Amino acid sequence: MIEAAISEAMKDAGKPAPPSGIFPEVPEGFRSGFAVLWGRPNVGKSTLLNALLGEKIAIVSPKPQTTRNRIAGVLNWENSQVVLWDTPGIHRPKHRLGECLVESARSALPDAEVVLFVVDVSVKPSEEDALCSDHLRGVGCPVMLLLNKVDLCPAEDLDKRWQSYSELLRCDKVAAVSALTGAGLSDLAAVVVDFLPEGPPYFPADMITDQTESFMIGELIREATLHLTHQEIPYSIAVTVEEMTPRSESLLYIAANVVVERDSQKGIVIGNGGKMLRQIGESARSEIERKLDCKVFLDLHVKVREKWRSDEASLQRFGYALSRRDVS
Ligand SMILES: Nc1nc2c(ncn2[C@@H]2O[C@H](COP(=O)(O)OP(=O)(O)OP(=O)(O)O)[C@@H](O)[C@H]2O)c(=O)[nH]1
Ligand SMILES: [Mg+2]
Repeated sequence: MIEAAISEAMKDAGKPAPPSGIFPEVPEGFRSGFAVLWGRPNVGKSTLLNALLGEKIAIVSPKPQTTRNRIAGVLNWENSQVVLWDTPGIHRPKHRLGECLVESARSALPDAEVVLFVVDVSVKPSEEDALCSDHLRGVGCPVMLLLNKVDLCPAEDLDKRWQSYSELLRCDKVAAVSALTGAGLSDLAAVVVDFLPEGPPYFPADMITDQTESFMIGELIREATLHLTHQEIPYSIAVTVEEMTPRSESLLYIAANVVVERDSQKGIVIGNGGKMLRQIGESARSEIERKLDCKVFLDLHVKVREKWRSDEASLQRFGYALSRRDVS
């Protein structure tokens, strides 16, 4: 199942598919496999992925339900390769989009060599954390509990929290980390590798993610919108990248739509005299320029697609319904 998704991703990235997963120069004892970041929204899964990778490939925000797709980050060392899957936060869905997010996260579990169950140790376990652990019962691979945001947890509370999160599920290992400060992360990588079987790498060493450039551009636009809008708007937004055309050697023209569910939301995203849309565009453009290392002309438009979060065709079109990359 995962091999099919990888071949597909490599095709998207313009790379040849690996010859039946065999890389000729693999040293003896090389380890490789899949680790899945799992947890409720907002616990820091995407921040952890970016921190372990040393590069931002997943968008992050203080608002829950930021991640909407399964995203692979490929960690390469001399004798091992970890394919680390970031997943959407597990929650009780209120509409079809929410169901798609949970389905997408769950679709990563059957291939996992180890699940990294991420929790926010600065707060007590919630009903959503319990829901996450329920999904993991009988998962068929080791589970490691990651107590993230340890930088926010008063030292005197750490043991108590450690205890209460450990009661949610019997885990094979526990570690306290901070994705933000980097505390505990260098040890974590070595522990994850220990869970992997011997085998060749799944991705070439120069490929750090399975995501396409246009997907990442859409995500950076969505991230800028998430940061600048409030209430229900961040949850009602989808972004489609309609065109990417080089205008010269150093200028890329990008046309994208920010899709909302209602006319009133369109007005808010455009703002007075177009002020909000300009702010979103400026913020997204500088992030995209940093990522692509070239100048960008970003042409943003706002479209309304009524109730798209409950509409199967829209969810397919925006890439949120499970595709053959997730299931085969
Ligand atoms: N202080 C602190 N903040 C963190 C840490 N890790 C993540 N955060 C913050 O927590 C918020 C949520 O982080 P994300 O990485 O988007 O969380 P997520 O689990 O991927 O959330 P979803 O995609 O919604 O499931 C952001 O504001 C991060 O900056 C940490 O170790 N310490
Ligand atoms: Mg996330």
